[in-house]
Amino acid sequence: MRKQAEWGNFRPPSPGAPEVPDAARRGVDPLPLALLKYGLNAGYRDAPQLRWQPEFKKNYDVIVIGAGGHGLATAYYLASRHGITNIAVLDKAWLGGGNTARNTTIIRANYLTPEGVAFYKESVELFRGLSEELDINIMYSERGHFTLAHTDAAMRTARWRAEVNKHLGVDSEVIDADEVGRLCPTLNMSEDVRYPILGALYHPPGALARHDAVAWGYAKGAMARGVEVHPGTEVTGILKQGNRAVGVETDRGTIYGGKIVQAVAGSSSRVSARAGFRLPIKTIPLQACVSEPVKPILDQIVVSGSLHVYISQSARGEMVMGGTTDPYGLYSSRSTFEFKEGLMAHMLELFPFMSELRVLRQWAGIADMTPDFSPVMGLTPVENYYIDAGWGTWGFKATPVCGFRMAECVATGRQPDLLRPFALDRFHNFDLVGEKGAASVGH
Ligand code: FAD
Ligand code: PYC
Repeated sequence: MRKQAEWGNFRPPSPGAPEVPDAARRGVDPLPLALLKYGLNAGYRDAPQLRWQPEFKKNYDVIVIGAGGHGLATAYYLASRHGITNIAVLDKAWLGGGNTARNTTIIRANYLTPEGVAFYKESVELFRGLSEELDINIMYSERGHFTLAHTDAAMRTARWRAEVNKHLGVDSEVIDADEVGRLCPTLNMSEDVRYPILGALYHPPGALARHDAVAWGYAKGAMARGVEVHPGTEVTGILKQGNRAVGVETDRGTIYGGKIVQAVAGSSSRVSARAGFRLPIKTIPLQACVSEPVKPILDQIVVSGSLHVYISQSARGEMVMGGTTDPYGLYSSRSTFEFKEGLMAHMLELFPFMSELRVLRQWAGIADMTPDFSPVMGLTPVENYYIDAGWGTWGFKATPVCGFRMAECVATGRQPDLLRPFALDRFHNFDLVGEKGAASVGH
């Protein structure tokens, strides 16, 4: 690390030490043998591939700003699918320490618009093969995702989403209250509460995965192919000749690039302003917390848009919980008591057993919210400058598809069909992709 990282209380993992040891990989050795073998060599066989480059080169084919999951995945697919390896990925802090490290890892494709469903469907498909693709165990775990409906209006939206999902081959259906109670026995199905559960949109493929394994896996795959990752390197300016981006200024000096990709969730408007264009984005903190670990009690992912809460249980036993964004714009990753208090009031209505648990950790990330709750991807008004932004509260699940399709966009210089609806010019053309009710827990 060249300088103090700027993200709250998080500490970077030491360079060269991926969080998921080889011993955790799927199907490597029978368990006792694997424990012995990887215990003896500390399990970090891939460490040499993750050494940072101490210095910059003068020129790169592609410069990626932001070493979150999206920037790293874009670099990985550029290298592995398009043979472009002369790439520098720059991050002002450390690899995967932004929103990638702060999200609650929910993966699903049960969106509302045909454009959104098709896009996230491809991501779920890529996620399913990602442990094998990256040769690292991302602990992909299909749990089933329930979007609870407490009102007739919510049941109507659930039906709408289920129909669009099914039409595009995504497994979702509306179930009634009895079925919700049968599939998720720890939920409080009492009618004697403020908002009784009437039914749910049930999405069996809804899943969780280890977020830092995703980031480190993409980094490992990219670096093994020659991509450089430079943590502790803030981009402070975009160099242009006329309307063409030709390089970046950083706090470590100037470097030149044939193409520049901006993937800086939480700072998108600030960095695009340096490139000379504005984004229709409001930046708002999003908080989450986990309880102390308990034995397995909740296999499913449960979301209530009406109560503005969601919950799942991690592989470690912690109950992972969150709600909607904070009620005001701010560039800050601080935690508040109000968030916790509001969350718990509703959570106890759904899961009364939670009153026995203590909160272990609380944190925040910074969400870039677009007016239609869909991302912005692809070409920009600046030539050779590509954007991946507007990931609000919903971008972890898109990491693989975004990397895959952004790489295609950068390599070909054309907006791929799957990304066409998410182009920046939709805001000028009044062609929004409205996902407000499906983007997260309701806003
Ligand atoms: P990041 O991981 O934020 O990476 C951007 C990087 O850019 C950072 O590392 C930052 O340091 C760097 N950067 C910024 N400015 C500069 C600069 N000037 N120069 C160099 N580097 C710079 N999504 C889901 O799909 N499911 C969920 O369950 C979910 N839960 C969430 C819960 C919370 C509490 C939060 C905060 C978000 C959640 N999200 C979820 C959203 C998701 O985390 C993000 O959309 C996603 O991680 C964005 O990934 P990224 O790689 O684009 O951004
Ligand atoms: O996108 O599913 C989601 C999500 C849940 C919580 C935050 N984002």
